[in-house]
Amino acid sequence: MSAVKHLVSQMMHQQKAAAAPSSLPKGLSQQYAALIQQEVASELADEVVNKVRHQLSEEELHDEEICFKAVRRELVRYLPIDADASEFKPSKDGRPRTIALMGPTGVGKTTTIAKLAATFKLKHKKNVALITLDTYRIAAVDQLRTYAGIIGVPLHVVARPQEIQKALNLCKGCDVILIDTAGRSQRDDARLTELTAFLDAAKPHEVHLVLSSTCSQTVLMEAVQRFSQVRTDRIIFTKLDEAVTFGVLLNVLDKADMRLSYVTTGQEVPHQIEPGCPNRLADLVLGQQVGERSDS
Ligand SMILES: Nc1nc2c(ncn2[C@@H]2O[C@H](COP(=O)(O)OP(=O)(O)OP(=O)(O)O)[C@@H](O)[C@H]2O)c(=O)[nH]1
Ligand SMILES: [Mg+2]
Repeated sequence: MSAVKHLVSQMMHQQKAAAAPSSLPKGLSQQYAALIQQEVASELADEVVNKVRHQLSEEELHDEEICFKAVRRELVRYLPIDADASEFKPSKDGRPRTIALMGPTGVGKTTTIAKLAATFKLKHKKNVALITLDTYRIAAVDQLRTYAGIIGVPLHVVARPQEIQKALNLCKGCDVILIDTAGRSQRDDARLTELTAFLDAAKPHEVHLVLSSTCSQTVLMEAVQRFSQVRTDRIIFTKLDEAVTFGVLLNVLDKADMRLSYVTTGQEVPHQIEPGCPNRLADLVLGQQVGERSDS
């Protein structure tokens, strides 16, 4: 059934691509087709190519390379990026910079916390502490404790919102505190309310919503909408290495009104995490493979 669904979805996209505005010059229609094949929303693809169409001369519009660069330049404008992700900035209120990750089950929150902990400690030479609120899933604490041991950072386990302050006090001398949360279904109101109580008590400076790039746009948008009611200010897209198309990520960022902080590209800790980069994402949306990198 899922193979049939995928086939039908692909055929629909091919049809849409073939239905590119017939008046589009050759160079631009190729880029339009690429956007549609990558599942960029047709309104967004229309908007991008229309802007490019007004920027370039008739001659330039027939040059595939020039059109590619112009579309890429335009796509970048649709990709809001969290500038704080590429360097380490302390918080403004004197508390350790406190970052919580939350999101649906199994999307890679704990793995990403471990990657971030290693990046902050080894690359930025910062004092890092971990707090986990996930006493729900069997072996969840052990998973993070193993990473904490390897990286060499302390881990505090918090089972109830009332215990958070005590854990935060123990981390007072640190530069950064990373808080892992239990995966929650976006449809589980009771669990989302519980998450709100934890976050209200922890008062993190940043809450990153972790989403798997392998999910459909409908699922991703539902997660954005429901977790926003808890509190979210940034998005992390995981599992780019497993994603088949990347247009959906662009569509979600465009609709979600949140900045992209990080992307992850594999299971390996501490590698396979990158700060969000508009050029990188634009290249993926235009058909580049995750393993390939362009110079800019
Ligand atoms: N391919 C791929 N797998 C990943 C990536 N990040 C995490 N994973 C894998 O996804 C699976 C789930 O990862 P976790 O970090 O346990 O996910 P989680 O969100 O903490 O899960 P819960 O706490 O149960 O909600 C593991 O097998 C990870 O190795 C990634 O970028 N790419
Ligand atoms: Mg986890």
